[in-house]
Amino acid sequence: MITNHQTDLIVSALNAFHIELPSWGFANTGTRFGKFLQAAAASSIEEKFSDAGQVHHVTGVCPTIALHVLWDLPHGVGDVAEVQALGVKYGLSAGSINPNVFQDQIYKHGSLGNPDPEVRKAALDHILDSVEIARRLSDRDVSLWFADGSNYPGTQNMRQRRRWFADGLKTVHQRLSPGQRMLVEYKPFEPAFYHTDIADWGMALVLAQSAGPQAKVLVDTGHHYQGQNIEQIVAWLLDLDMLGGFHFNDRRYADDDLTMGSIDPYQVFRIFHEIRHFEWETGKRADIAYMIDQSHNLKGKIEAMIQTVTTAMELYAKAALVDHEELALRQQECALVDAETCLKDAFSTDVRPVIREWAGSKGLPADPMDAFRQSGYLERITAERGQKNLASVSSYA
Ligand code: RM4
Ligand code: MN
Ligand code: MN
Repeated sequence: MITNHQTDLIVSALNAFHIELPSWGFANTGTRFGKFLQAAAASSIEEKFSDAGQVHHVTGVCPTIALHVLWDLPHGVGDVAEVQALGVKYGLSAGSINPNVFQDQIYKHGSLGNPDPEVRKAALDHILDSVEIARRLSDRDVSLWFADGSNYPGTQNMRQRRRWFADGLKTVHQRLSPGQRMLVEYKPFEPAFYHTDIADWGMALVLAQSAGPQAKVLVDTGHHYQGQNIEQIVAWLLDLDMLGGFHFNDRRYADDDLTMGSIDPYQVFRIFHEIRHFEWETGKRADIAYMIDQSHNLKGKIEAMIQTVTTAMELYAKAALVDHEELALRQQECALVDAETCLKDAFSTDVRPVIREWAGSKGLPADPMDAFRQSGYLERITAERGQKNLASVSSYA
């Protein structure tokens, strides 16, 4: 039985919980071997806003949508007015801005780490444009992910490339307005298979610290080696005031971009717990952007997103139930079984009835998935978009 106190904890946690949707999670994406096209996928920024708006409409916790500059604003700052209008039309605003310095042919050997100074400049200019886009949209965060690296030992000077990165990121930082932040994401491998310039959180941390105080680290939960203790990384970054945000997704083998919590929900719970414990201990709210970074190759995209958001709310609510006083005491005593039980008890509590109640009190549907399925939206977009989507062919070679 959930007590009144526990209900209050969950309600106040959910009242302050937001998670950002990725525009690219509504589009047709695939593996490197090909795409399985979905008739209902979004193929324009308007369709992405519309689909994300549906997710926010039924869950109530996703007021922003992350945008990828080349995919969503191909004319750069020239597209800002349209984005603002779409925000008004669909009831959600633009969130983090993601430059794209990995897709164009010039980036074959890297962007800010490319040996060619002209390519480094092109990458820098694009990132600076992205900062300007974010400023005009009043978006706080510019999220930086780099595909830079190399495939074979000895083929690149890793120390030199590190310095190019440090210089480039410093220049980006100088361009930030006072309220803006730049988030530095890391990833151990892929698309490069030998070395990646920003391969782990240590490298991202050093680069963010050298760039300036408005630079923080972005933790994409899919970007770690097997068995890595992600919540410890989170704890360290919190303690250093260097945690900027998350890209949530789940993974079994590599950067699989699977639905959050589908493989290891306890991992997400442990991450949320570290954040809540930090907040309890310090008495301040951790200033973190929670974002989703998933591509749903086989699941219906909007349903997969609703499933993700629902999972995020449940795991966040469970983390809100950890008894921090009790835990701190047990940790101090090294009462291992009792300390661990504080976590296990919270994790195994069924929080869904309280979430349904919370939704009802906000005028939201008790069952977001069911509400979406009943709405007829999916049938409508499937009919409207089917022809265009299924006509676009893709092949690996
Ligand atoms: C990368 C990384 C970035 C995302 C791209 C599409 O693996 O996670 O955050 O923007 O994929
Ligand atoms: Mn990511
Ligand atoms: Mn990724």
